[in-house]
Amino acid sequence: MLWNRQRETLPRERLAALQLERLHATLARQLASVAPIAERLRAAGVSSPEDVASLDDLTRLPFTRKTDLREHYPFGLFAVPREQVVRIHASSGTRGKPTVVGYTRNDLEVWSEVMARTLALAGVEPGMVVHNAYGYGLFTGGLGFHMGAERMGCTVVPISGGMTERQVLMLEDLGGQVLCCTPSYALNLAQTLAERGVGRDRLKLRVGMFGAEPWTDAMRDALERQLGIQALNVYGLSEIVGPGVSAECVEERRGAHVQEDHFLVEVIDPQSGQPCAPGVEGELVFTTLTKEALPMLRYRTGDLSSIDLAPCACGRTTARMARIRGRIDDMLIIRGVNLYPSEVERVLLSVGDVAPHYQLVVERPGAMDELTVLCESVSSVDLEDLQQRAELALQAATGLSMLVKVLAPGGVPRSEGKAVRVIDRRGLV
Ligand code: DLL
Repeated sequence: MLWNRQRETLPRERLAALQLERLHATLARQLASVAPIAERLRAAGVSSPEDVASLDDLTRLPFTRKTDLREHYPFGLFAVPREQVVRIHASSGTRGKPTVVGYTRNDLEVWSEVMARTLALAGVEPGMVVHNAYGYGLFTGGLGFHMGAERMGCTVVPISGGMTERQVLMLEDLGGQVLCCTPSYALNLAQTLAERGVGRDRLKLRVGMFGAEPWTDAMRDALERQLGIQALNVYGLSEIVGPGVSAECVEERRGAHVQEDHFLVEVIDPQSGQPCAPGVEGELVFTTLTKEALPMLRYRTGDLSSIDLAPCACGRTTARMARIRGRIDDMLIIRGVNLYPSEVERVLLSVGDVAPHYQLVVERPGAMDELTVLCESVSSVDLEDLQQRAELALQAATGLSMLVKVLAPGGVPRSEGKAVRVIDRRGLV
C-alpha cells in the first residue's frame, strides 16, 4: 500500500519543481527569521530565495552542522517564536549537550504523514496492532512511530523501551503484529521470549520496523529467523524530523526510500564537500523543505551512505539510500586501519554459531592499540574453535588482528535502546 500515492510516485521532474518551490520557502524563512544562517546565506551571495535559480545551485549554499545547533543551544536556530513550538525533542547527546529540536503544529502534521508512509512502506495496514518499544520521551523514536500509527488507524501499544519481561507478556496478550524498536533491543526481546518459552505460535508478530542505529543484513536474517517476521529498516535523525526521513519498502527491501517532497537529500565527499555521483558512498546531507520551527539547510548528518535513483518494484519514484555503514565519527582507527563496527557485525555473523550480541573494546596497554571483540555463542559449541574461526575471519576481512572473547550467554551488555557497540579506553590512563 502507498499511503500517499500522488506524492510518492511523482515523476522526477515534477518532484524537482516541487522541491525548488519548497526550497525557496525554506530560504525565505531562514533569511527572515534565523539570523546566524541568514548571515551565512548573504555571505554566499544569497540575499533572496530567487538567487537560487535551480536545484543545481544547492551546492552554493552553506552547510549546517551539529556544532551550529550546539552553539545556538537551545532555541537559537528556531525560525518561529518559541510560543509557536508545540513540541520539543532532543538527541541523546553522548558527547556534551543534547541537540534540542522543535516542532510547530504543522511540523507534527508533516511528521505524522511521513511516519504513516513509513508504516505503509513496511506493509502495515490500518487496524493492525503496533507494539511500540521505541523509547518515549525526548528521543524521537517513541512519539514518532506513535503518531504515524495513530494516523494510519492502527491500535498502538505505547510500551516504550525496557522492562523486557513485561514486553513479553504484553506482546503475547495484546497480540502485537508490528514490532517497533531498535534492532539490538529486538534481539534482546527475542532472547527473552525464547527463555520464557514463548514460541512463535503464541505470537502474532509479522513485521519488525527497526532503526535508530546501524545494523546489517546478517542481523536482519537473525532477527527474521528468531522472531518469524519480515524486518525492515527505518532511518531518520532528530535534526531533520526524527524517524520518517526514509524507510525500506517490503517489495524490494533494497535501500530506504527518502521522503523527498519533504527532505532534499545529497551525498557529498566528507573531505571536499563536493557532491558524489549516485552509487558512490559519502556523507548524507539533508535540507528540510517544509519544516517551520527548525528548518535545516544542507545539514551534515555524519552518516555514510549512497543514493540509488533506479526505479523500484513498489512503484515509488523516490531516491533510495543504501544502509548506513556507520557514522563518520564512529569510525575506529586501529593501528592505522579504518574500521566500522558494522563491518565486525557482518563478519561475526557470517562465521556461524555466534549470537548477534557483540561489543568492541579498544585499549592501548603499550604503544599499540588492541581491539577485543566480545561476543556470545548461540549453542554449546567448542568455544576455542569458535574463537579461532572468528579471529581468522575478522583478520581476513579487515586486515586487522583482533582478540575474540566468547562470553557466557548474557555476558555482553544488553541494549534497551541504541546499543553501545564500542568502548574506547584509549583516552583513559
Ligand atoms: O535515531 C531517529 C530514529 C528513531 C530513527 C527510530 C529510526 C527509528 P537520533 O537519536 O537523532 O534519531 O539519531 C540519529 O542515528 O544520524 C544515524 O547515525 C543513526 N540512525 C538512525 N537510523 C538509522 C538506521 C533517531 N536505520 C542517528 N541505520 C542518525 C543506521 C541509523 N543508523
